[in-house]
Amino acid sequence: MPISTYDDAMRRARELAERGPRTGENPQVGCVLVDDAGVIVAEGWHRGAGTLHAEVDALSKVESARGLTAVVTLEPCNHTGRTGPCAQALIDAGVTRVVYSLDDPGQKSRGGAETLRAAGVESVSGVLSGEGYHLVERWLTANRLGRPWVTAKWGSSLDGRTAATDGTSQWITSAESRTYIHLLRSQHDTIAIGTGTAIADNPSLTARTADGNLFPNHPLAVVIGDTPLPAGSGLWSHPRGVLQESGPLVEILERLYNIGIRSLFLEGGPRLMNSFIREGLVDEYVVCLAPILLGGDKTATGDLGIGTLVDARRLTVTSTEVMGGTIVVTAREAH
Ligand code: AOF
Ligand code: ZN
Repeated sequence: MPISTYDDAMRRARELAERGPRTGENPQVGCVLVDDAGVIVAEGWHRGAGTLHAEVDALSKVESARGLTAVVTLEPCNHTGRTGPCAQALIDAGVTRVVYSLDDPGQKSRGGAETLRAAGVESVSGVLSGEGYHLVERWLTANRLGRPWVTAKWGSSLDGRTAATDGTSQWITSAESRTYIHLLRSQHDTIAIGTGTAIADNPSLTARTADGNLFPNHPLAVVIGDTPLPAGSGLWSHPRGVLQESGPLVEILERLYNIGIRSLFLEGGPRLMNSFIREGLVDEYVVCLAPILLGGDKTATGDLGIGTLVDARRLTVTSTEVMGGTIVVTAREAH
């Protein structure tokens, strides 16, 4: 049977995966069960760490899965973590074939495909793996690097200034782009800023929908720096709570990883931004460029220690979009 037979089912599995949270320790995973005619008979997806895995969720929707094919965005796991091994669950259910996109690289969880094959279940990998990569990219990167995925964001004038010379900076970018930033915040485990910015701006660090409500599963606030957050700071009443961290960034990120944080949305100020960039700790940049010019010395990153052009940090742009007149550029570091 050609591998492309399962393309549509895989696309559906991916749509289902996207219903799960982008935050938390686990990847987004979707699964559909199809019959011999390729008709989808059950759908499942993972709703976050501690809940059913996608395959088991799909299996729970049918009386019998005997003879069906499971189409999954990630290799079925092979371990008992917070829940049982999916490979074994598929075998026990009598599934005859498993088609998946990407291998699970987890030290404990990998090997599901071999377990399936050893039990006589046909196992096909790599179906639409390129298209499905974005679902697991943060999760894979965080696991590989042992630190949260870091998205750095700033809003600036076209000439790269984040404030006028008197320090005024509200609001440079459009309301539409700010709404989008709130959505991005909600898709991270934490929103981080430096203590200097926390004290100067007293920001709320919340993620709100267009109608002003907090997003569910709200990210935690993290304030980085040596100066203690003053007792009067509004961040003490942050809906998810605030963590104050100081010390080397690499160690801070490792501590955050160890408490289950897999993604961090970095919002400045320039000194903290500068340190993250210099230390190669940024994975993605989201830059909102407003069609104004400010001049002056209030730049988004400060001096990056790049003395000559060949040493420039070269990024790859993954998207550009105009939102209410503000140009939102998304770019990646390669590492
Ligand atoms: C799957 N299907 O839907 C997911 C998988 O400790 P647990 O039970 O939360 O397992 C988490 C690990 O399982 C996670 O690190 C990843 O390797 C895999 N995720 N696997 O077969 C799923 N979410
Ligand atoms: Zn599993």
